[in-house]
Amino acid sequence: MSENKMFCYQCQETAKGTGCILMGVCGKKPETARWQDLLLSVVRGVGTIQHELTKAGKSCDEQVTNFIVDALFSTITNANFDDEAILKKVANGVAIKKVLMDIAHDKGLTLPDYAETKWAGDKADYAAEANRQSILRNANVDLRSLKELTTLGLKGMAAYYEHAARLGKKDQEIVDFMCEALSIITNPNAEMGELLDNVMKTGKYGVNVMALLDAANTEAFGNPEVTSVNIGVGKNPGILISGHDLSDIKQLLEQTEGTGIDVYTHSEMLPAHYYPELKKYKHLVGNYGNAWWKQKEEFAAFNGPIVFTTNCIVPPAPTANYKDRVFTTNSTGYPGWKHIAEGADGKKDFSEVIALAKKCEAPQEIETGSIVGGFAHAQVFALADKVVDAIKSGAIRKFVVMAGCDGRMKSRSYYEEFAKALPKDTVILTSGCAKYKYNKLNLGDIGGIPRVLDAGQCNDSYSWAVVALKLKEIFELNDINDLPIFFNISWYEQKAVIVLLALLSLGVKNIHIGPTLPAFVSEGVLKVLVETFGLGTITTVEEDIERFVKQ
Ligand code: SF4
Ligand code: SF3
Repeated sequence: MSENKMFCYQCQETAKGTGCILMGVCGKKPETARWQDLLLSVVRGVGTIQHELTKAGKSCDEQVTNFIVDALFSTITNANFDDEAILKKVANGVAIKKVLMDIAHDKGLTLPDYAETKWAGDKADYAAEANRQSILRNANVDLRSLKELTTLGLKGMAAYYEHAARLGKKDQEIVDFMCEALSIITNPNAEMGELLDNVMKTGKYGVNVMALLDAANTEAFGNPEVTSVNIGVGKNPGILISGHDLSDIKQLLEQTEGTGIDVYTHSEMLPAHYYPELKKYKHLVGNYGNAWWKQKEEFAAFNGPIVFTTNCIVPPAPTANYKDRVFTTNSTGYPGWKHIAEGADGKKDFSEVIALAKKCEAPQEIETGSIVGGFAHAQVFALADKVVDAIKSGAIRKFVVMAGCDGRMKSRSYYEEFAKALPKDTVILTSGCAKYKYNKLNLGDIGGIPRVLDAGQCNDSYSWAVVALKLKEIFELNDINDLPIFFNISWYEQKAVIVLLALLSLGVKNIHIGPTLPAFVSEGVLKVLVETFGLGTITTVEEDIERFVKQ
């Protein structure tokens, strides 16, 4: 692959629906894409050797785990555009790999030949190795597809694992599985059957990691409660915090208390308002704006500093007025933006952000009113009698899970139109930033149950699986698919991939994903997913409502 070429097809907005080859639609440059390919190859190497060591009794330590998790997370769409930061991770991974190789050799282990690196890790050779490690290295499209499906699922898994671990919840089994899965996809001789099993196992551990994060969030901050969230602004200067990391917003709220600075959430941080231990802060005043892709206009109007705790970053225009007031942390990065690292005590120091906020004007008002959310599993269980009665009486005909991501494509207006066109006796179950397509539409309620129930972030899609399993038990059904629930998932990046694989592993069938099918799912793999799980995509609003909701 030449210097100005790349190949990436991991997100829904990929060029022509097949792959970005000259420049990412997301703004990722070819060089950045190739460094990410290199980083992923180092992760595969580390995972493969660690898997052999684990089998020989030397389990994955914290340093190795942190490298694997951070490296996978930082290659998620819109997480890290900073070449320097990515290359530092490569160098760290190369060093870790060398240590692991030495340990393996000292132990007398015979490593599979694909684990024995032919590449010395020299910086001078980074570019050539990056080219050798392109996604296209796998010539067979079906094998490539299964390997990528696993890699992308692992990226989502790593993201959720990182959040849970930062709140003190860790799970060695999940880490061991990540290494095993990386080892399987590194094997150039792996066959269809083994790779397919690896994909399904990724889904199984996807359920585990979402359960782990759910436990981490609820143990640290309480169970989400029904909450009305202000979408207007106050008179104080504000800090806008985006992304998914609740440990970060907690620390920011603690450090801003009593400073006269207000804190606002953006995009996927909205659900922070639902947690008792976060909503108790009076200066957490509201949610500003919408899903990630509207950030250019919204950040310009916000006036104060912005903190990215995770994806989704949109590269700013060269003339953007907010360029000098954005900070990144965790696995995110953008060239020229200040990165806030964790201190040795595991804490972050937001004093620079706070000092900057004090010099800024209050946010400009872009909308007024409020939105309601906080219907994660515990809150839905609290309403269980009401919900069950409504199903039995026919007041609720169907639930439609519309979880996932939002994005720029015009075809995503389908989801707004679908929400509007749904019969009045249906309820939308949502989570993730997909909700911004319909959470301000005032779709009313059914006997006091709102027609849009927001469980939280994309990882809180776990709640809908828990709710479905509970309903299956209450109605004494043998099959989760006999429930009046239709899954109409909108996807964009790789967290949606792990959510999808998790739902498949729970036996959910007939899931429809859109607005388009993933480019990384080959025809052969799609055939298997359609035949085994009834996976499909969307058509028109009218047809889909007729097919899946009215029948
Ligand atoms: Fe293209 Fe998506 Fe990859 Fe960005 S993340 S380069 S838009 S496929
Ligand atoms: Fe949204 Fe990026 Fe996926 Fe967590 S913030 S759902 S797109």
